[in-house]
Amino acid sequence: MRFPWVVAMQVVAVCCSMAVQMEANAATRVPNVLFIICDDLCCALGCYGDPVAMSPNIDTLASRGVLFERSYCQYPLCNPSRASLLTGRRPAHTTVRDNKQYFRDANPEGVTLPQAFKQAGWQSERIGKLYHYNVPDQIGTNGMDDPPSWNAVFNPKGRDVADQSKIFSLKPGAFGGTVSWLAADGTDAEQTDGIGAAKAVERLEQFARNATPFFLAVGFYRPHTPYVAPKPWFQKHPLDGVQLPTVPPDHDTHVPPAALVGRRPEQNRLTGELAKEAVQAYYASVSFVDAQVGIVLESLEKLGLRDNTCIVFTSDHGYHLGEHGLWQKMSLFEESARVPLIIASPGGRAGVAVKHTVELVDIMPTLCDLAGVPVPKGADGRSLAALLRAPDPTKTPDGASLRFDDRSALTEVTTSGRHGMHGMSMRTKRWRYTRWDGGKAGRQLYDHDADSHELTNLADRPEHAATIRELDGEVDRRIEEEFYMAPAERKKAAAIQSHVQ
Ligand SMILES: [Ca+2]
Repeated sequence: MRFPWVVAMQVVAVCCSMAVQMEANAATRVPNVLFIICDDLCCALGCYGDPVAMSPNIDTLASRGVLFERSYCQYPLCNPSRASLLTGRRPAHTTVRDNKQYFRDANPEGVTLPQAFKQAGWQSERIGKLYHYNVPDQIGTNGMDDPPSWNAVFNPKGRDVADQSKIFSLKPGAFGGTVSWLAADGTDAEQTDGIGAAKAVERLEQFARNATPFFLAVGFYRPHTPYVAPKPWFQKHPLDGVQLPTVPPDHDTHVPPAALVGRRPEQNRLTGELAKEAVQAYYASVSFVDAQVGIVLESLEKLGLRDNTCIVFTSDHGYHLGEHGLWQKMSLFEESARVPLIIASPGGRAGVAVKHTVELVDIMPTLCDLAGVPVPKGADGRSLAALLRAPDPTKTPDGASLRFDDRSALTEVTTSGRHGMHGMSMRTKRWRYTRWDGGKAGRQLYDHDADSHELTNLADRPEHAATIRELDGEVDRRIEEEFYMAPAERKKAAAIQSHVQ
């Protein structure tokens, strides 16, 4: 049995060590991380040039950081994208390609982004949806959470869950996977995301009080269906201001059928006024969630934490609002693959929009790089820190060239059903190239220099055969080098290659 004074000495030693650690953190200005992610948010934001969106708070964040104009998810669906983003690994490595599989089944020992910070001494906390949840059914639960990622978790649940009977849905009673909406009674603060924002403020206040280095992840549920937002947000987006995208009458004859499998029978109702109401509700939800983001950012500012906090704002994938006759996600068109990504880092560039093509798997190495946290093994992405820090994004501070212009983004999807197919899409600075079942089920090629809405498929035109060959080669190279060859296999292949030479 130990004497009480020995125990007391140990307590004193632990306290001293904690105090020294905190002092060291304060002295080195260890950056905190505020990671904000919305669900199903495409680039319908003012800072991305959307003429209808009202997103003043996210726009302000963009003015204080770097906005990535060409940022792409690796899979346009919640669970696969979130598993990929939070492990920094591509779907081929997480093996998660649907909303049912738990990523730990195939990655039991993997270290996630928040877990890496937790292991390095940050207080890692989650509010709301970071890993997959079924929305709205699992709101208020842990969903498919990953306990090793966090020191603490909070699951907000607001009146939007209780108000389900009032929600209009294209398929009555179906909400999470079906276009549905509600101009809600009550206040923002009563909604799940309002409660999440208030909890974030509470946690930030405590971190500030205790000088705790933190990795705070705030996952908002909107604008995921059902598009629920208090009535004033709908009034700010009057129906007569809603623009519907134009879909040429012969659109479908120019794309492989696999590209359009995301269409659902009930969405045939989304024409005219009903389609406008759906779009109005989506934009109202975006403005509502923007206000919640604003509450969290204002608190960070007031508490004096902004100068040593990396702020990341993003979404798990993009979203269709009628483009190509598609709604929601699970397509490989630009609107579904592209995501907003804004990173404001302490001392970093501010108010800059960069055109380099980047991927959500890049977030993990970037944040680790900025904070001096070891990048977990198996991470697939590349750090974007140079784009945030350097005055010239094409050069490092010592003048060396960066090869960011060569980057391309890969987004894949597996369609379900009897005719399930695998689609792989690559976005370069100029092109989007998509092939279905390796090209056997069709190809798409779009020139973004001339066709940002991807309405003219150039894949079958003889004058683009050389471009297709080149892009095919690049997809093959990336698949071989990054996807399916384990490091040991890669080493063996390199040894054989050098022996041959
Ligand atoms: Ca989602």
